[in-house]
Order: sequence, then C-alpha cells, then structure tokens
Amino acid sequence: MTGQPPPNNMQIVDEVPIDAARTVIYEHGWQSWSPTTAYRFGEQPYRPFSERNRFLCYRPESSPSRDVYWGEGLLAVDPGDNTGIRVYAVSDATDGVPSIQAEVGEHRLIISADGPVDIGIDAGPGDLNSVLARWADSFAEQAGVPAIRKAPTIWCSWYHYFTDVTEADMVENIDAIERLNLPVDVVQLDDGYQAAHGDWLTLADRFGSLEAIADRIKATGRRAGIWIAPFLVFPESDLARRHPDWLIGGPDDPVYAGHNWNRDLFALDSTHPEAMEWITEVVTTMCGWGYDFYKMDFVYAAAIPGRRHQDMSPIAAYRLGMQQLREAMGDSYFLGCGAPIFPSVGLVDAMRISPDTEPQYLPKDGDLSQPSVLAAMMTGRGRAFQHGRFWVNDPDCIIARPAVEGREEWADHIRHYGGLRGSSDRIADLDEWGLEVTRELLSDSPVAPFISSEGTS
Ligand code: 9PG
Repeated sequence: MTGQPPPNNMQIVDEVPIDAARTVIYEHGWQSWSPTTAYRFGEQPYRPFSERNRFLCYRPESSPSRDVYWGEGLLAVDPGDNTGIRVYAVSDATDGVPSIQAEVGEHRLIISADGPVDIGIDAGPGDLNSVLARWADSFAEQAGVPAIRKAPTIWCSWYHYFTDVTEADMVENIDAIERLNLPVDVVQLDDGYQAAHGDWLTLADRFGSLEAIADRIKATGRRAGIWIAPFLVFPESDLARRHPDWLIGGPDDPVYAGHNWNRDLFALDSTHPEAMEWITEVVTTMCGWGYDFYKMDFVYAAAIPGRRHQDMSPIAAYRLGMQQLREAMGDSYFLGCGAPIFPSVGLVDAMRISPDTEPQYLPKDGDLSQPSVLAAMMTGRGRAFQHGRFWVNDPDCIIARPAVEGREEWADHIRHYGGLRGSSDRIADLDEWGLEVTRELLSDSPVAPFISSEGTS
C-alpha cells in the first residue's frame, strides 16, 4: 500500500498508530449488497470487479482503490494496542452520508472524510461487534427508530424461479405449503410478474391476476406479499415513454441507474409529485388486492445524484420517496432491499443487509457483492449488530434443496443471524433434510439483538 493524499474534498479527521500484526479495520458498505466486513491490516479490501457491479451494488459516487480502506458512513479501527476501538461515523444520515477513508501513512493510518463525522473511542467491554452495537444503539436513538416489529415468516418465489415465475408456480407452492402445514405467514411473489419496471400494474403473459393469487394465499389463512422496484424504470416502459419528466435527470438526459435484466436502467424522481402519485396508486391498488407485505427493492436508485424536480440532496429525496411508500402501504410490513443502509434507519421494518444468496457457494467473478452463499454470509455477519436496533435483519432466504452448495453452512448462518426468516425453494424439490431444516428455521423469527452491547456474545 502506498500513501496517497486524500481526494480533494476530503479532510483529515484523525491519525491512528498501526501495529502491523494487530490492527483491524472495519468497512461499512453503502447499500444492502455492498461488502461489509473487518480486515486485518494489510489485507486488501473487497472492491467491485466491474463498473456495472460498482454502480449497482456499491456507492455509485465512490470509486476507492484497493490501496485504501473506505467506509460509507461508518469505518472503525482497532489499533490493537488496547487504547480502544475508534469509530468514525455519520451522526445524522437524513441529508448526507460522508465517505470515510483510512489510508496508510508512516506507522499510522490517516483517516479522512468528505463530510462531518463523529469520532468515538470505545475501550470496551467486548470486541469490535460490541463496540458497533453500542454505536448502533446511539445512532438508532438519534434517528428515532420506532418499536421494532417482529417479521412474519415468508416463502419467496425468487431463488428457484427467478424471473421465469408463473402463476401456476405460485399455486403449486401455495398448495404445497398448505399441504405440508409449513409455518409460512406470508407467500411473497418476487420479480417476474410485471410487464416492465415502471408499469407495475400491467402483467407479464405468464400471469392472469395478482388479485387471484392473493385470494388463493389468503384462502390458506396466510398473507400475501409482493416485490416492487419502485424507483427503477425500464427505458421501453410505458412510464418512460409517457412521462420522461418523472425520471431523475429529466426527459432529455435521464441518469443511468445501473444495468440489470440485460438493459440500462432509469431512476424515478421521488421528488416529482406525479411520479409518487403513480407509485402510491400502485401500492394502494395492491393493498386493495390483499397484499400487505412489500419487498421494496433496488431503492438505491432514488438516491442517485442528478437533477430532480425539487432541489434537494439525493439522500433527502430518497427518504422522501421511502416515507411516501410507507404511507401508501399503511400497516403493511415494509422490507427494504438494495437500500442505502443509514439513510433507511427508522423508515423500514426489515432490511436486507447482505448480497443475495444463490445455489452457488462462490460469487461468479469473485466480486463479494454478487449473489453467492459466501458473499451473503460475510456481509450478513458484518451487519449482525444492526438487527434489533435499526430493524429486523433479513439475511436472505433459506435455500435448502440438494442442489445448493454449502446448504448446511447457509442454514447455520440463518440460524444465528436470521431475523426475517424466509424459504425460497420450490417446495417439491426439498428432500427430507431440506424440509426439516426449512420447518425448523421458519419456526422462529427473532427480534432481540444478536449482538449484545454489554460485551457478552
Ligand atoms: C429480483 C432480485 C431479488 C433479490 C434481490 C435482487 O448485482 N446483481 O447482479 C444483483 C442481482 C440480483 C439482485 C441483486 C443484485 O437481486 O436482492 O432478492 O428480489 O433482486 O430481481
């Protein structure tokens, strides 16, 4: 690692002595899918393997190298000399979140940030996790987190069917859950039912009626849940064609909001009253059909910098959009995903705090933001302290069919770090072990913190 001066807009806030054998640096990533973990001094931090991944799964405005440590809103350093763990953190994430860098100087780390940070030195009791837990207690208090709502258990269509899900697949699994009497409270339809992102009330050919699906679920005594990416817009959608002024960047120059589903994406401007009226109509319509669990995904899009209808910071705009979603859904359970972490505190009931799981153990290209058992476990542990303080942590779904690599390890991760418990296999694919573990993990949905602030784990 070489010492480079901090980027221009960064100010030095601290210097910390290094013990090459003992110093540990904790980096907190921007949104649900951003790698978040602690590194031993000298270990290279995880960085995106492509521009596409950087934009979709990390903070789009930041491109730190592997030669510096970098946190979005939170970075902690344990110098390893018993002088206490230093926590550099945002104190109020409602209008901005500073990037915080730790760069290697001579025998010391130079900490700098591009906005105000609080500096805490915590000498114990306990380890790094207890320190983060105490920090989270104070952050939650200033953010005014309401009483945490226990999560329902769910079944989710994504991790077997992905975007090919059909209405018949839903019926097959609703019936299987009922027949096996699985402890599933909510059956949640994921991505795949809609004609195009933006046109949420127009169905893909594989679906006849979302209301009929909700009715079928409710007939088994369960609740209906649904996935929406409310702030993403497909360029070819009716929404983009009819209302290009609803996009961040405006009609002539809509901003790039990432690349997924084989196309470049646009972002909905959450400060545009008509855009939010449309999204409110989508949610209230679905509420009317009986859906009362919402997985609001890829919501990072509302926090992308760019020209907006109303002049406000990207984070203030994001929060405004999320607050309006909450109002539209009333008492429904609100799960955030692909979401900037600290700006969401106090706004959601549960939060995906890690990248996706997948039947593969290792991420395809080695990028720890990408779907895989390993990536989901690493960041799920790195954010375990948030559970029971900010919200219920969603570690992602249990997948327990024989084809899942490392399914025992994955089940064990959920046993320890799963607040929201959800199954996402085709139920008919489960063998005896898979069914037993699914039943066991769905029998509980913990609300109390996993990490004690008292230093006892
Ligand atoms: C639906 C899915 C599921 C899933 C979400 C989110 O970086 N990526 O390539 C990437 C792929 C998928 C993804 C997130 C990131 O999944 O987390 O549970 O709802 O969308 O499309």
